[in-house]
Amino acid sequence: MRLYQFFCLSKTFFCLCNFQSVVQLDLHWTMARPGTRIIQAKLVLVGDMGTGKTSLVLRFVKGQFFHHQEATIGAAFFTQILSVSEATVKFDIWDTAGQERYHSLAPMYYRGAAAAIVVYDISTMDTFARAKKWVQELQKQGNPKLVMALVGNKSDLDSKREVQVEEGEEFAQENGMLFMETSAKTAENVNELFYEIAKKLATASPPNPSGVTLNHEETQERRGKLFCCIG
Ligand SMILES: Nc1nc2c(ncn2[C@@H]2O[C@H](COP(=O)(O)OP(=O)(O)OP(=O)(O)O)[C@@H](O)[C@H]2O)c(=O)[nH]1
Ligand SMILES: [Mg+2]
Repeated sequence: MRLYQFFCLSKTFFCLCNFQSVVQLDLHWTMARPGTRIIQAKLVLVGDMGTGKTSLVLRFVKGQFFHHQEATIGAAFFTQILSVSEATVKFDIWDTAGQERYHSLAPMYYRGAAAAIVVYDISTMDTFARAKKWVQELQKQGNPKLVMALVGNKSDLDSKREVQVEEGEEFAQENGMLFMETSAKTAENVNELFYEIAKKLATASPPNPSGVTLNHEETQERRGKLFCCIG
């Protein structure tokens, strides 16, 4: 099993961004490893409602899972730091709402992103069709360097499976995406997913993908830099 250096800095802002309401603000500060190259990357999750986007992020950031996770309103923001051998990656994570009525807000969240996770639920074929539409939309937004991952979540529901692994794999391959089946419930492949994205961002050859900022030293804390939800 791979050793993940979450050497966290688990600095988590959790705020609902349907506009300006802060639900939870939870800051823990730790220093990143001295001398490590630091990459700050905006990551967005999109996909149909109920596919498990919020659950995946909560599993990754807080190690939590809720059987009755509430639907996201607008979007929620989280941060997490992950060290891979090449760099320390600071993820600014935008977890978008899957309900159709929020669709028009999505560009605000994926614009300038370095990475996008498109999530479907392996037990519902409709969500896979929706994921394909999301991939088309992201491709149209015109950042050829966007690191994209296709994720079939709820792999624990194998007995109810409607989307075969091969279908997901094939579509991801055709579109140059990472592919993984995950379970936010059991935690299967959740850390692995973010690890693979971090590796891909860290090894991206220059010029850097947009949405990524490189710092060679930890020069500043971002305490005053809450750009959503407050004020
Ligand atoms: N069995 C199982 N249930 C899951 C998994 N991930 C999420 N769920 C459940 O699926 C439901 C929806 O999860 P959410 O994380 O809210 O889904 P979402 O994509 O964020 O939904 P929206 O915010 O409406 O877009 C919740 O009841 C979760 O408990 C999983 O891996 N396995
Ligand atoms: Mg959600």
